[in-house]
Amino acid sequence: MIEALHEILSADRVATDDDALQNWGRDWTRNFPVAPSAVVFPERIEEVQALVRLANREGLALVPSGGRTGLSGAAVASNGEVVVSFDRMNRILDFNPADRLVRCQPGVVTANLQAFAEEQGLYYPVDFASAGSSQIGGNISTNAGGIKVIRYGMTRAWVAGLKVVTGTGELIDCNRGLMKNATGYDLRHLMIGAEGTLGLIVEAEMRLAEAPQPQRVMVLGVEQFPDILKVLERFQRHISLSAFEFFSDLALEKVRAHRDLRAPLATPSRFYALVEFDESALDLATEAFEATVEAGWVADAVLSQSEAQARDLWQLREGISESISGYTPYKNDLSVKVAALPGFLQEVDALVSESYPDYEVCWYGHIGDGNLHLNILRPAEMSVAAFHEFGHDISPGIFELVQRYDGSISAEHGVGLVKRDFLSYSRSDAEIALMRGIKAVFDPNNILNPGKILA
Ligand code: 2HG
Ligand code: ZN
Repeated sequence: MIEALHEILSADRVATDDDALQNWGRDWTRNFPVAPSAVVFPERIEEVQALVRLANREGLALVPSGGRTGLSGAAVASNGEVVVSFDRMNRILDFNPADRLVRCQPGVVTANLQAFAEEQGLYYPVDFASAGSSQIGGNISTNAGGIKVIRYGMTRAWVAGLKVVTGTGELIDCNRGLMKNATGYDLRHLMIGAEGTLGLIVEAEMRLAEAPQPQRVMVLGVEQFPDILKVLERFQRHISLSAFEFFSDLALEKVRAHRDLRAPLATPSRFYALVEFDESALDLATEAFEATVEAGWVADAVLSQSEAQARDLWQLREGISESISGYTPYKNDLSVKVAALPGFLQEVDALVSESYPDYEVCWYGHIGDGNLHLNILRPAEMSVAAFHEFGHDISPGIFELVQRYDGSISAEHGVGLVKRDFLSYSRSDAEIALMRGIKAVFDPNNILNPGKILA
């Protein structure tokens, strides 16, 4: 097999040493074996096509790989697969100002696209803590969300065109950057969020947004969870918010300890909402804040007075995931309708505390999108393996609640391996059968990321 790979790629672009296999064979999950047989680094579309044809001939499985910051195991290679890294396809190819379109290779790091957009006086609005290492191809393959979804939507909203190598090695050019195109099934949208199971994204045309105004950030202390939604409603009444995030006092405690940050407010609260809005809406935001205090929902708040202070306040939210990673937490990424959040959170809390009263439950997330990140922290004295068992035991109960609330078992992190066996909590049998049919059309020999999303 290695010989066959060398016929397609120069020797320096086929790695089989253990360090490379360990590095490129996994994402940010830590609970799956890492055992690829090789890592390859194509530079051209034709090379990706040749790899796919080889995989079909030889029965190899390919795992597409971007910045490997995913939390679902979609980029993990556990079964001797060949990892196809897009690290060397990392160029921005051209920019078309009339359409505000950037054509780029899949390995472009998200932060580089953001910086490029800024250089053009524009904005790439999908943003999250791992933007410094995640790649556009991976963002598209997981339909990445992040902290600005309430205003700008998910990655899907910004993908104008995709070149994709399907599971048979065919190159398709989906939508070609058009704003309007009413010619039947939009295959581009099937590829977005497909986690590399339908095709390998080899080029993308990304639409840019106009540059935002200067932003202000307000962090508000809220004692009762349901009041956060009243605060959201009040702020949204007259303001188009750029973000509405939340975190609990425990999440704040962890991130402050990890990054040595100051408390945002003099008086602590059980919950905090982080609101971001255009500077021009400052008067309206002040009015909204006063109304929330008067109503008794908000105890205290802080408003950023400079960009540096806004960044500091954002750290309190964006740094949480990293700050608790040492606990190897049981992680979940759930969504329900915004209106259903208080009941849902209360029921999940009750479920956990009933059976595991001593466990620390760390809540935070994109509450304006109905997306809660649930992290239950591993007690210091418990082994990772034993804690894994706990996760195994509690998951069905949590997912039953998600189902009852008509929610999703993965709002933004994806299915990958982590949620694969639970997919039926969010998708019907009929839907899953259709998904299998689609997979078979695009990848008849099941060589593209096999075992991800669907068993
Ligand atoms: C975030 O919003 C990320 O911080 C990570 O989606 C969430 O680690 C998590 O649970
Ligand atoms: Zn998130």
